[in-house]
Amino acid sequence: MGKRVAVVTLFPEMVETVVRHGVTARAVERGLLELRCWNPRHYALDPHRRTDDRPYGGGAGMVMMYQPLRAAIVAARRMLGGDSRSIHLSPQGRRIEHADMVRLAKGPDLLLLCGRYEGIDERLIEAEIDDEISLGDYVLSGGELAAMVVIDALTRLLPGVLGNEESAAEDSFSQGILDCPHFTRPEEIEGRRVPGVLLSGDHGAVSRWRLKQSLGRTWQRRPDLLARRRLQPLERDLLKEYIGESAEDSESKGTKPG
Ligand code: 9D3
Repeated sequence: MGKRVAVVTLFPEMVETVVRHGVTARAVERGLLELRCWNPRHYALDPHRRTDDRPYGGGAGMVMMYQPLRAAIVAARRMLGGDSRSIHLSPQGRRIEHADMVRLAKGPDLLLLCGRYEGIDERLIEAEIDDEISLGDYVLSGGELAAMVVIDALTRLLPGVLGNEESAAEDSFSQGILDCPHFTRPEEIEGRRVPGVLLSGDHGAVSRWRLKQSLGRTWQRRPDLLARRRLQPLERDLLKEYIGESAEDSESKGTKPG
């Protein structure tokens, strides 16, 4: 039996699209992932099926009401295994990264709660939610896209979802560094040639070149990633080479800083 993910959302059609394509669609077909959405609107008691109301204390915007959300969560939990984790996608949450996706993939079934409007009545969070997570410091219109990102990223980490070729362990973030550049035919496009080493057939040279590019790009673009990773002696040497060559490049192009 696969991992079960229940999503409480006012926009179930939006969230369900994450399993209509690609790797996530295949995971569902193979029974490795089960996704179901629960709409709090269906659990609203008043004739207008309202799920939001005005904020106490005044101010702009609306707040999602306790009762329809609580009823939808109770219904959703009946689908999940005895041990499950409930997560609120929220700009107030702790920012997540690759290691959190690994933990979510390994852990129990998930209930993802998506907010809309200004937010959710805090008492619902206190009573029903184990964890609050954010994608990053930018504003989305609701939690749905964030839930879809989490579902996509963790599905790739479920055993049996990726083939050996594309194996998640090979992913650049499992390695803690950025990916190397990729090329396919033709060998030359408007004077830009594929790096010779990739045509050499020397697998050892190819894998050293790729590792060097990965380390070099990480050094240039994401020094924060390098700072938290211990480099092996070979990696140190390759990065030194890359840095040396990039200093030569900027010298000859006159783009050296200072
Ligand atoms: C006016 C103050 N805003 C809070 C920072 C209001 C607000 C903005 C965005 C309230 C809700 C939202 C909707 N965002 C999400 O639900 C969300 C989110 C995000 O906006 N950024 C990064 N990660 C996430 S996870 C869920």
